[in-house]
Amino acid sequence: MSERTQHEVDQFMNGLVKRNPGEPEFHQAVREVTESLMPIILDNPEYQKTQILERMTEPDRIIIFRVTWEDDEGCFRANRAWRVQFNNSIGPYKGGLRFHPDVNQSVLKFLGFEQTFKNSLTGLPMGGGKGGSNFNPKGKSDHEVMRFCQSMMTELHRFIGEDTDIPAGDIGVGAREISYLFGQYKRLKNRFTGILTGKGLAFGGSCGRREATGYGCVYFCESMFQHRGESIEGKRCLVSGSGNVAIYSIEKALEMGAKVLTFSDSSGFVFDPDGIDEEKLAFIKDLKEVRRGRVNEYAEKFGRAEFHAGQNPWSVPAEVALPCATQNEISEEDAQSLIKNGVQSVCEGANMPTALEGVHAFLKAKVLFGPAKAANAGGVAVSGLEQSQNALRISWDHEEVDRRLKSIMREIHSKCVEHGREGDDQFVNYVKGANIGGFLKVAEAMLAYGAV
Ligand code: NDP
Ligand code: 2IT
Repeated sequence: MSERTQHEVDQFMNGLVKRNPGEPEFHQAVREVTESLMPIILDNPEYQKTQILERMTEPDRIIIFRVTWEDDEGCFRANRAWRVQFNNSIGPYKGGLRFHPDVNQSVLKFLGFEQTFKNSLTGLPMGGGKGGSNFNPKGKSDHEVMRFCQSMMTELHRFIGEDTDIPAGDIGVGAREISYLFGQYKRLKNRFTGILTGKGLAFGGSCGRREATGYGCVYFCESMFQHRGESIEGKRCLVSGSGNVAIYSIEKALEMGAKVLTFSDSSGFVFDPDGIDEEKLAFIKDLKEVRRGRVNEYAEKFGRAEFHAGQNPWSVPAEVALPCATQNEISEEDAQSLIKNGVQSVCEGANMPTALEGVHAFLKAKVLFGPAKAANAGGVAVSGLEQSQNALRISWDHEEVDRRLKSIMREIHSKCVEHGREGDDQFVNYVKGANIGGFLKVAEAMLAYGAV
């Protein structure tokens, strides 16, 4: 980056930090995007005159509300919930809901901001939004989760709609939560309509939505390898997390012939030197999707596997890393350890799993680095397909959805290559490619609307 560009990035970030104090995750997400966009903003007086970057980093609105619910002992509990409606320039707000005790406004703003670029990259007409609550579903009974979801929707229903804002799942919000939320919406409005995605197949859900983020992430990883004339086949692969994205990343990686050595949860990680196979994956699905247990059970069941309490998997030597748990799970030090051990590709299933210094280290080492906005866009893309199917009152089969998902992921890869080529050696900076590729369409719409 030139000195002038660096200076402008710093100036812009000083203002942003001042306007948004105490929001480190949001600052981090904006800085990464600003580093990519500043050169084209400096080259384009129209972008400067219309304050495009200032406007794009300011959410359209944030709705904050209390959710009161009753626990199984009959005590009242209160949580805070948000919906960040970030940008609807190219379509209604679209993005997940997260239930996790660490949720706060900074986290949801970073997620809503990134979602705007990600959704643009899919090529589908979706704006960016995100929401959630500091409610912790862990250890709660199904009835408690149901009462929380019903209470949350009692407030949220005023602000969403199939042409306004369409939430979906994220951390802590899966099939069970979406079902309770959808049931309550339908009851309040007496309307059966596609106001949420990730619904059950019996009531308007799309085939392949459950698998879409993980499958899409591995498709993107394979596209990056193919662009270099290589493949994920036969490569050793580290996965973090053991939720929706991790499980279906593992499934697709196995199908494509990779050897998956690790997975994790917030208690630590499991290293299986023999690799996960279909039978072991079925065990993980039952453990996590049905019994909601902890990953050490896997190590107890499968002899040679080791459980490492309180650690992440990034010190294990492998060619591929798929971080699929949460933000900032790969520090600069972790990135250096992966590089030292010869990692060839890091493809982000989670949102912003890599600290900014880690991103810089991967790019410097010329690792094939697939940023979240591009690599995990398969989930929201199939959400977009679910909306289309709901609007048309039809449903596509697995093959049809998977064909469309593959084609969308390939298109996203091409956009990243188009905008991310760097230097003479044809190295693709996918971070820059995804940021610019996502930005252009949103910016074009915002300029066309004038001062809104
Ligand atoms: P799940 O709730 O299904 O799984 C989350 C996994 O990450 C669990 O294994 C969880 O462990 C672990 N995890 C969560 N928070 C932490 C933490 N603070 N430290 C360590 N581990 C943690 O969520 P998803 O799989 O849906 O989401 C995972 C990531 O993928 C998130 O970043 C999400 O934003 C992103 N994503 C999800 C999409 C989707 O379609 N679901 C689409 C695109 C991105 P534990 O159970 O112990 O908490
Ligand atoms: O981060 C994400 O893209 C999601 N959690 C999925 C959003 C969606 O609307 O499907």
